Amino acid sequence: MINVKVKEKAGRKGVKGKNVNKSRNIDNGGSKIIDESIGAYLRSILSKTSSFFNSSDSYKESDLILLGIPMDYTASNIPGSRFAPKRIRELSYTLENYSPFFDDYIDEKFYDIGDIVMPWGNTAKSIKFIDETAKSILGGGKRIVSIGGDHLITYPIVKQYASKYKDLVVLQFDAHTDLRKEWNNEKYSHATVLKLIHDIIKKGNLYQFGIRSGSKEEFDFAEKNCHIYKNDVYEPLKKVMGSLAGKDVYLTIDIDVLDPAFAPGTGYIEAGGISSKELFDSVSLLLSEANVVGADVVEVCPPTDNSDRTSAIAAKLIREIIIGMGKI
Ligand SMILES: [Mn+2]
Repeated sequence: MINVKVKEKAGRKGVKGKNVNKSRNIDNGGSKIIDESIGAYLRSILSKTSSFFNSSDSYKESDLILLGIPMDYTASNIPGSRFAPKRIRELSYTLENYSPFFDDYIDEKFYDIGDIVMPWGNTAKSIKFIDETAKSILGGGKRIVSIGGDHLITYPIVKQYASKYKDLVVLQFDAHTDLRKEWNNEKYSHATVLKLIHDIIKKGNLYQFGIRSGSKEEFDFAEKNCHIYKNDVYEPLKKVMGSLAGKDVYLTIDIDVLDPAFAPGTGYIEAGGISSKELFDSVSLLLSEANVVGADVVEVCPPTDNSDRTSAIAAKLIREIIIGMGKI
């Protein structure tokens, strides 16, 4: 017992008796980012405990960056998506490195930069961290694939994309409109995220697919201001592919676009969704024909994910997104 106490004291104080400046990274169970090409600021707010399979070893030489954003405190029903980046990375090791659709490999087409260490419960500060991280990565001429986290994570990322790509088109695959002006008096929520995004991109540049839930007001707003396609994804997507030609596209996939039979591990169960085959067909079509400059997969909730099937789908989706974006 005495030895343990001595060890703990030595660990806190360090060899010279000064207080060791424990970084936030270590406090959150992560490890410090040591690749200096990442830059001091990002290294101070990121931690890395594991990698998505077959990540490159070099941030500097990668133009596609995988980023985990474990924020889930705007989830209005079931929290737990903070565990998704970790679990999806673990499930990635069950995948083949080869995509039959793209006839290509994921190997070293991206760099897994780890997770943002969230200021737990502080939404405003979280948005700031995500915003600054996205800005720094995009400023280095790179593109980002993110793993949420609840859907609000998409807002600060798209904000940075929209300032870089002036005519950015946002494609949303989701069960929900997410177009509320407020949710429980909060402007910043996973239920308001697409309204926030709508307001910062050009009018007419938001496309919503697979939508089957929302308020009457949200649907009216969407009919007027967005391109909304209810219930289905693949067939309406095929029809709009022509109008996406030459555009820079950001793809945000809320995993609840899938029927709960395929993806039970999510923050807000919504019956009547599409199949995993339809989702993969849609993502493959989009990635092979459009210029997808950024993407995210959000709202995977491992604590309610019986048999890991939702995380497994997300891992495969991310493999396909990385290979598809890596071909550009
Ligand atoms: Mn949703």
